[in-house]
Amino acid sequence: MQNPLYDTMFAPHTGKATPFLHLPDGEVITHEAFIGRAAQLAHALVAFGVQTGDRVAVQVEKCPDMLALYAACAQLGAIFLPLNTAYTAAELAYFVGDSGARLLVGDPARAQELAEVAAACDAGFATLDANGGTLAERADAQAVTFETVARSEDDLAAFLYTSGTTGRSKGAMLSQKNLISNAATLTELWQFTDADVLLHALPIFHTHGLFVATNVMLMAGGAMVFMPKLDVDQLITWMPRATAMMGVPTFYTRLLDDVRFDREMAAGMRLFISGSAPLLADTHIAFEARTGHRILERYGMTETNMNTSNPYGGDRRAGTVGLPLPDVELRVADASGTELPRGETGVVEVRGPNVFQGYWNMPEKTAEDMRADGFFITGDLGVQDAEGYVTIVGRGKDLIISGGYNIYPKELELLLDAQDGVLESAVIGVPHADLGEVPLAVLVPQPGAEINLEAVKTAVGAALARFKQPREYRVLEALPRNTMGKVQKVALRAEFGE
Ligand code: MCA
Ligand code: AMP
Repeated sequence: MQNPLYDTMFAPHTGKATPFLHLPDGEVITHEAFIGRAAQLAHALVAFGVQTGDRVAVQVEKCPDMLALYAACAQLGAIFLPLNTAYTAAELAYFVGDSGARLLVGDPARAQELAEVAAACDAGFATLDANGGTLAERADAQAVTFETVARSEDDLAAFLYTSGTTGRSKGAMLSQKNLISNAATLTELWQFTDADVLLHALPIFHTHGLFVATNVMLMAGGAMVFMPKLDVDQLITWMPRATAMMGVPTFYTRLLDDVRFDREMAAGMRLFISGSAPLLADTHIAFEARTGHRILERYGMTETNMNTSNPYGGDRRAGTVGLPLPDVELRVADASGTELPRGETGVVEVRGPNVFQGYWNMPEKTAEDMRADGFFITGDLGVQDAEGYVTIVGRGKDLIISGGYNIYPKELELLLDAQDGVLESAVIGVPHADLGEVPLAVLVPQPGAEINLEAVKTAVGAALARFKQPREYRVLEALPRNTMGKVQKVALRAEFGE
């Protein structure tokens, strides 16, 4: 194969007049039109100086052109680096600088600040959104065919940044093979075909919306109802014309909160899939009672794509993330990597064609998380039962998952500790009915000092994306510590968890 990613996901759709994207306003983008647009964008990328192997950083609101840009990067052999639209310019500067991106593609509405970020990082800058932008204009004038650049399955296809427990984000390098193998496995396991219509309301800057949802639909040749974001009204409008949905648990709790959502509305659906955060067994049960459908929960990570899934045909067990995927080896291990007997809790480790190629420019971090025998240490705590079903029981890593977005307390704590009057801080996740959990910050003032909370919030607001910002602040005289001097977050959670 000349370019495995392009040749398996995109090339087969050349010239097909079948619907690929249904937009909420009723517009339909066919497979053929999508492939043509990707080719135009590949030409435009070249015009902006992008070459094979370059990183293309993209912070663009979800729209068909952003997805076509992913295809364009695949065809050109460039590395697609999508970024959360909530990131501030300060956060973006790190990603663009660290990745050494050749080009930053950003929202026209933020052109000035983003152009400054790009210039400071020695990257080019172009704009794109649903209404146009400089990259779109360049693309409009181009041919709808582009000569696919030869690549191998070991070449890198994407970088996705994932925050770390040290507070510094790491660029997870994903190869063509990582993406193709996982998409092929999931398409078969979940029985997706060209007759499927997927409700797609997830963002496309993360694994879930981009690789799980989109790659599977590309591989199956089906269509997606491509919504800019989660909007329960739109889900309800389109569900009778759809066959499947993928979402984070908040999608399911919000649907259940709507009295219009009932068995009849879901009657034509064949599959509801949940992941990215724990789905409460209560939600699973309530969903089945309301619709007759058992949600299929699966588990994965940015570094590994998907690792486990409940079965399509067999028993989907509430509270579990199912069985290891057919081509993924999974072990629950102790701290040394030795597999524990079934039924014992330990750290989940995985090995297979899904596991990433390491963290960009951080060989020491890669080595920390990778065993000599090729198993990747996920940092999730799990237990596997006698039949192989895996339950995620907690996290060995200090991580908060809010509405499916990861928030690393360390990143917040480093920032909070640097604020005037703050001696130290601790950030914990507290339960939240809609988002699962949200961050709460505990601050300790310097002796004799008073903390100006408004000033702290302003500084946090300027530095970090809104979804990472603490929902609540508490001031304490001291943090609870154990005899080793380690902060006892368990005690803080017990105190503030309500
Ligand atoms: C939005 N806000 C949030 C979140 N989303 N706050 C905390 N956590 C969030 N997840 C804030 C906004 O900053 C804003 O704040 C207010 O909530 C309303 O924003 P809006 O955009 O209207 O929110 P929403 O539409 O209600 O979004 C909630 C959401 C969304 C639907 C849960 O966050 C979402 O689609 N999450 C999915 C994330 C995802 O795809 N995760 C996969 C990554 P204010 O009003 O104060 O300004 S994990 C992954 O890929 C792994 C591999 C896996 O296993 O899948
Ligand atoms: P990310 O770094 O955004 O890829 O997030 C990956 C993390 O999300 C995993 O390491 C888990 O902690 C969590 N996660 C993903 N899916 C599930 C699930 N179904 N149940 C519990 N946690 C999950």
